[in-house]
Amino acid sequence: MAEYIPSPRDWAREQVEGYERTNGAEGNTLRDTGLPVIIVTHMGNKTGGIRKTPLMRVKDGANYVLVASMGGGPKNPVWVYNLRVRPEVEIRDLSVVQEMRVREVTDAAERERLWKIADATYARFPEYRAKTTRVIPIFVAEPISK
Ligand code: F42
Repeated sequence: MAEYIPSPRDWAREQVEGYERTNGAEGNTLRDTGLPVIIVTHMGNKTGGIRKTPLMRVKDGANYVLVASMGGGPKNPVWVYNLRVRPEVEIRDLSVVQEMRVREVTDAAERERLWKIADATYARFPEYRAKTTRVIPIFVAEPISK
């Protein structure tokens, strides 16, 4: 059984712990913005460890849109490399945990459509895009039908 390796980033690690401990009743927003957050559980592509990452909750129907914005920083968050290797993830949205499969969105028209949804959910995404020449990876997480 793979072991959970907590994030070295305090605010992310603490958010995951509070979110899971309260079954989504607490820690489910981006600080005091009131904006909803999900927890993505994925597999480390180097360590094989279980990683848990809070991300903005961006819905597209039954799917979630995962935006590797990293605040507009120059480098991708490393969870991108985990998802590229192992697309099976779990997404916790409040008290609901779903097994999902992610796919990276490369089609320009689809990316544009999903950015519109993401920007409407979190108004700082356009600012992050403007801050970097990095092409911010976007993944769509789709429910795994049993
Ligand atoms: N980040 C976003 O990019 N998008 C969001 O929408 C977002 C929302 C959000 C909301 C609340 C909150 O608390 C945080 C939020 N974040 C958001 C930040 C997000 O939770 C992550 O902290 C951030 O995206 C950075 O992700 P990261 O995967 O780069 O995390 C680093 C800090 C990390 O955990 N590094 C570990 C370390 O030891 O340095 C390694 C983690 C890892 O996955 N290692 C892999 C392994 O095998 O275990 C290897 C990865 C590789 O190098 O290939």
